[in-house]
Amino acid sequence: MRSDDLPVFAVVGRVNMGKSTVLATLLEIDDNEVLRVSSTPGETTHCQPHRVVFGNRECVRFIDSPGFSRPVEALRAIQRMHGEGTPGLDSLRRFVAQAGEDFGDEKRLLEPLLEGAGVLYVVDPAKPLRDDFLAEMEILRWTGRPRLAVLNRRGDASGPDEEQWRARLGGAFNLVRTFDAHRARYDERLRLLKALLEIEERHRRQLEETIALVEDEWQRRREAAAEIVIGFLEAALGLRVSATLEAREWRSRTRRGRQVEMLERRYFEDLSRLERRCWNDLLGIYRHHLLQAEARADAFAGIDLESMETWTKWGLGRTQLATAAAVAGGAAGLAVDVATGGLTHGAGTLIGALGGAAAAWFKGGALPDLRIDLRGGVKLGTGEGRSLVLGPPGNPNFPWILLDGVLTRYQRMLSRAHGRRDDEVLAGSEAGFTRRFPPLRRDLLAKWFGTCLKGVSNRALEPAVFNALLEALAEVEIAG
Ligand SMILES: Nc1nc2c(ncn2[C@@H]2O[C@H](COP(=O)(O)OP(=O)(O)OP(=O)(O)O)[C@@H](O)[C@H]2O)c(=O)[nH]1
Ligand SMILES: [Mg+2]
Repeated sequence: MRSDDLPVFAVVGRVNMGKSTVLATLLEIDDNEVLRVSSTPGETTHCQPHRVVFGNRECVRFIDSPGFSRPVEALRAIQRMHGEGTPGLDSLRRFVAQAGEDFGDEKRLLEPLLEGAGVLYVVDPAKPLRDDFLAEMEILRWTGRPRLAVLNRRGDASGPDEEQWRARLGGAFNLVRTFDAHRARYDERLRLLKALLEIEERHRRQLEETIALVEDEWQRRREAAAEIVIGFLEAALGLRVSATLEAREWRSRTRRGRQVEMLERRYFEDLSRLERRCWNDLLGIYRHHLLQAEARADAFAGIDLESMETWTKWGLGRTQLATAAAVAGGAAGLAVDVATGGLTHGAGTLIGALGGAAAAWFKGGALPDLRIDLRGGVKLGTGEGRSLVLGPPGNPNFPWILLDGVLTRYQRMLSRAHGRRDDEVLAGSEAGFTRRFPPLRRDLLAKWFGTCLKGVSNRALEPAVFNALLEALAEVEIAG
């Protein structure tokens, strides 16, 4: 049962205006089983409550409702029932009790308002403002409930009627806000919640508390994300694969070569697995079920390994710079050649199956000396068998590439609105973040990466690294 203290808001509007989408984005629900979004008009046929719960306590309730389908006729019917003057709650109650099923949608959407819910009226301002919309606004005004109008604008451009929409809505609603349900991010969701606070004086305390809880939860998610990223980087940088070769096998160049190939494959498979696990955790924290994080082969395109500036910033020596400059230009083609050259068996399938980190490595592998670095991990054991140990790549950019891969996809994940229902594979964007890190943060991370690469991460550095990553994640959230 709901207590009288509970703020309740009904999301109302014309069919197909994006009511369910607005709610799905606001409440981070990307599951059609829980909140149905569809291009078929009339998809929501009954009122459906969605509870915002923190620590087992319901803080706010939103009600998704069917759209107005015959607003002009409903307006006339209510006026007829009421007679002279402006109808109020009593007449609306009578309408809901007495009107037939031809006004089924209107009856159902009005019910929560009669019980005290506030109004979140969703319109698509690209639609021409016609009489039927004015009828909806008028009926909602008659409820006397706190009313917020939401212009669910699809894209940046405002339609020719938008000013007119604003003027009319301004007259009939307490507040008008824009909210692009397909693109709104955390800050815009918070802004919409705060707008509810402005219209609903009666539940000020509960709404303020809810907003504080939402903000706090966001903070805690970021902290959990930083922990996950630290865990991933530590594991990825310390990753090694090994095999023991019998003396006979070791002596044969072909067999030895095959073992190295096998280990390379395993190395990148393990690396991709670590990356997948990291992303499953991150997507879980941010409640995304339709996003996938399998990195595409081009995930790191444009990361600018060839740019002189990048290399200098990462503190590479003169010789390395010279090499980098020499391969700039033909790098992409060369990367594939070098990669396949080293992987004679099933190279095609291997490259196809590799995750983004591997693809990035191959791109980095355009520098031939780096390829040798990986093999530099080959160690001879003692006794009968000899052990081969492989990884991590010697490319000094490798840790930064991994981190940029996480950060660019993190940014993409946060800009994905939960109201969308299409599948999406998270790809890293062109612009990396690490190259813009302040020097202190870069130095700290470089030091920590160094210890991780040796396979013994420095625990004493971890609190500082955690804070550095928190800062970086917060910057990524507000970027672009
Ligand atoms: N591009 C874009 N499409 C949107 C946006 N909001 C909603 N849509 C699409 O519009 C269609 C209708 O969205 P719904 O949220 O189901 O609309 P509704 O108002 O709940 O519709 P009914 O329940 O049928 O009354 C869906 O195909 C949505 O994906 C938006 O901000 N941008
Ligand atoms: Mg709907």
